[in-house]
Amino acid sequence: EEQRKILLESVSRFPRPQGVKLSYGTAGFRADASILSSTVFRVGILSALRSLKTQSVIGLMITASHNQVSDNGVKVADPSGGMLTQEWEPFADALANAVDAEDLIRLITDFAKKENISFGADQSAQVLLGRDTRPSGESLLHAAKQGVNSIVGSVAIDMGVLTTPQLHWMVRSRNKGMKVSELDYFEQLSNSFGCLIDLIPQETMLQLMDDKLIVDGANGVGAEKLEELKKLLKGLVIQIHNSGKEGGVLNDRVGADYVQKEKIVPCGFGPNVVGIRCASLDGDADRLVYFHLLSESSNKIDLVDGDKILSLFTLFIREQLSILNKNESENINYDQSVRLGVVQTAYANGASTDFLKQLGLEVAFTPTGVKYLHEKAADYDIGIYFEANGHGTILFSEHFLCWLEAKNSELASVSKGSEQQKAALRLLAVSKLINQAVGDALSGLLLVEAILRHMGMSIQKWSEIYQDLPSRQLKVKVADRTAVITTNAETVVVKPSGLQEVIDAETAKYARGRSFIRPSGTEDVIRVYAEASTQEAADELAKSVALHVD
Ligand code: 16G
Ligand code: ZN
Repeated sequence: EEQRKILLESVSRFPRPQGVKLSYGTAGFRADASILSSTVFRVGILSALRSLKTQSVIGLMITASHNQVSDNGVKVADPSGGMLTQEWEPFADALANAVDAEDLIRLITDFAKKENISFGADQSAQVLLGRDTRPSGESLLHAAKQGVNSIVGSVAIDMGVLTTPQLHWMVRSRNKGMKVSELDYFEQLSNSFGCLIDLIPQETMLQLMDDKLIVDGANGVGAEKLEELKKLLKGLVIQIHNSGKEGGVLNDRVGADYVQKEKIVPCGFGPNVVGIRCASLDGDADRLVYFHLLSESSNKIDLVDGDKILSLFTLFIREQLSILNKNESENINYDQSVRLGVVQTAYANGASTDFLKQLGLEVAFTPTGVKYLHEKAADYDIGIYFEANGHGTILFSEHFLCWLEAKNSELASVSKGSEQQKAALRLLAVSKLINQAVGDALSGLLLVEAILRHMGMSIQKWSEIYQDLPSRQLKVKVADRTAVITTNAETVVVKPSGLQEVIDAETAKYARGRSFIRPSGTEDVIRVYAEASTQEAADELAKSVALHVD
């Protein structure tokens, strides 16, 4: 009853704007920042309930990633550091759209009953709050705090301005009983990076010693954090452009999303970067792509996207696993063999999938959205996932890590400093460097840099491991995007009926043709993707498929 009074009072302070319907979507709620405070307040309530339910620490992140600066958004991190369980998404939608305080309280009461959540002073809940650099972040953070505090026994802890992956990492670490300050995060990354650098074979070490990396910070939080992290890194020359301090606007013609979609250099990169290794982060630093400028006379780049980062990681992990398993007559093998799997979406360039399959790897496909890829990758001992847009990471199972720790100790006693032991140490370092909670541009960047040095590989050579098939993406505005329903990891249209047959017929006209459509999870459009052996053909295929969608 006291709970009811508190809620009634606080809900009225965050009235819901009329006529707006929000959906939790692929990556939380996103909209123009001016209409979001009631939503963020309610997600604060949801996070506190989630913490009560799981008896664990929960995260709440305020960001709209690569969207324009006037937008903002909010998403929840579960105890593992991953995305909010999909089972709670309908409740999130219902909460956000409840019309008034009575409606809201009824929803909360019913849901709490169903989920066996009890309230009261003897209960405790903890929510870590983070936000990116958007100007609207501060007042939305205030709304989130009020939301958390309106559930009795709940506390909100403001972790400050963070990248999205930092907050997810903190939630995960806190629930494992580890230290979770930003410095702890930076130290874990820089120490494991240092380990990998120390383990580089002498022969390749010299080749990339002093070449530099230029990073596009999207005028966002990633630039600020990389600046800090840089101070702890040895053996890496990083120059940051678009740090936000030069007056540029967040995500405005900069950042990983822009670079990946437009395939041109971001603002703030002059012709003098030709041939130099460059990387681009998105607005909340959970996406990473690489590129190099092809010539001084044009702004066209050679894009090294998420698929190629995935391929590079895979090559490295495979190499370490095979060193580890070499000359094994005695039984060193882990349950016979380590289950290494890669996970992609339909947006993965067909050439990347061919490349991975030719390596003999198991390639799985899921629908778009980190929550799906992450879940699938967790099925393996080592699961590597990436979206072409640059979001991805490598997951190591607890079981495999235990085995690896033991293996390393054993090797350290019988053959200290052997190639085998080095391989074990490298894999252990990767598991600490790469964010286990969610894709993380900063940790991904450090792993790419370590592997390129290890392999003595330039960005040009990396880009040539396979040749991307030309592709085209279009979007079509439609009255109702939910009219399109797909299956098979979004590669087949189920509804409207007959549409898939038409797409198949168009696709069959082109050599190496592949095409699919899907409703966007973040915008009111249908997306069209096409790929073929030439750019002209890919463009044409996309256009003709789009005509049938309209
Ligand atoms: C969100 C997703 C991203 C996905 C994108 C697709 C997360 C954290 N982010 O940004 O993974 O690629 O949506 O957008 O899941 P779309 O549905 O508009 O094509
Ligand atoms: Zn992002």
